[in-house]
Amino acid sequence: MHLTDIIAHKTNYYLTLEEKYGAHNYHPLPVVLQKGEGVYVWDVNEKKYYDFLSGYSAVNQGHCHPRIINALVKQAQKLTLTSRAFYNNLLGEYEAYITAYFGYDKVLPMNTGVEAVETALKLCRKWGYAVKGIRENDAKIIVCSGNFHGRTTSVISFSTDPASTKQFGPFTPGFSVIPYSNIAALEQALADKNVAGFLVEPVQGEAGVEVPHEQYLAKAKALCAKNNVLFIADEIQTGLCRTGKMLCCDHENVRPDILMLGKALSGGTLPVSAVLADDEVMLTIKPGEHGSTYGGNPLACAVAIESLKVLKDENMAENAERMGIVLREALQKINTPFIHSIRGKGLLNAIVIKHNDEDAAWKLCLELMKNGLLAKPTHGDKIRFAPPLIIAEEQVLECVGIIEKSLEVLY
Ligand code: IF1
Repeated sequence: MHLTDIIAHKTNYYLTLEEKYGAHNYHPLPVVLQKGEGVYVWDVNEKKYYDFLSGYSAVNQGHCHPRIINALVKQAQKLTLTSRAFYNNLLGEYEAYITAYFGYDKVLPMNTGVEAVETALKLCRKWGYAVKGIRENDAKIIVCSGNFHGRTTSVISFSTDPASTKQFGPFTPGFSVIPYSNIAALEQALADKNVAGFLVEPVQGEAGVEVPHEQYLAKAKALCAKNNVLFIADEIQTGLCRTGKMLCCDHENVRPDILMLGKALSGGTLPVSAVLADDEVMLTIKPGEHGSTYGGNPLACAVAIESLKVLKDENMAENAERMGIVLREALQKINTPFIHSIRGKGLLNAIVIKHNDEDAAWKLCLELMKNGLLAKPTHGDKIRFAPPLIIAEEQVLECVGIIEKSLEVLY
């Protein structure tokens, strides 16, 4: 059998298994990965790639960061789960560490990002009734069109993406949708005295890296404060140095009333998420009113502490800021008719493809894959470029060379 056949055969073996035995809830690029280290991943044929998706911003620290893996392995050999029926010697220390790290009174530990969002929605409603005095079951939460906050039924209830909502009804009530990055629309929506919170992504990731107008977050936070409404920031994808600051809200010196973190909180090792707030909000939930089997497990605590330490010790926010500028400037210099626009903040970037073939972005990603760079289209014509935050300038420039070469496939 020729080498190309062997390579195809090995890849197809894994694709066939997933086709036959796995739910078809994704349409991945036809690449089968078996190893990750830093900015690189390797497929089952030992081909090496730059990872320009970073596990949807879960591996900000780079694949299998040694310090995070060591923390994982060390704790895994001692105690992984106690449940919250008992105390353990990691949770309190983690809670003290992360609340000091971000400057909040308390943290409610969860697992996936969407669980953190659901938790924030429940905290917001509780606060609306118990503190703001909204009549029970009348609380409203304002969200933005183009949002992506996860895939549970309540959270898709306020999605504006048919792919997230079609035939999943009936939906959870109590949400009103306004246009993103539109202060006038927010001001109008805040006239409703039953509004308890405003949930927003500081940059809309899934929508194709939509960066809002300058000072949008600051103006929105001020309006929320004026109307006694909680400003709820979903930093699950934008947080943890991804956009060039520890939090994307830091670009505008905005302190959310409820802050949600996930993904890179564990450096891509296991699901760890967190909701941070001050006592007035956090203490509205009483014992037995919310929780999760794995929430705050000692393994997650050990990994999260190390993942947070690594972000600061290795100056990842500063590198993301600098390398994002290098990436966008180098992309701007590519002489091609196929890039409509380039946008991003820090190392959360996207290009919008201009081509009469609706599959152009997908075809480009296949060509990028052949040339050793992995990226995926979002919403058809946008391709997200979000490498691990440890990437060096020469690696960014090498990747832009791969992108420039791959664009030739669209002629
Ligand atoms: C998929 C991308 C989507 C998120 C924000 C909460 C969550 C996410 C801002 C929920 C999750 C993931 C989910 C994944 C694709 C990816 C994603 F933008 F990051 F690329 F979908 F928009 N808030 N985003 O981005 O966190 O429950 O997944 O841990 O569902 O296909 P989760």
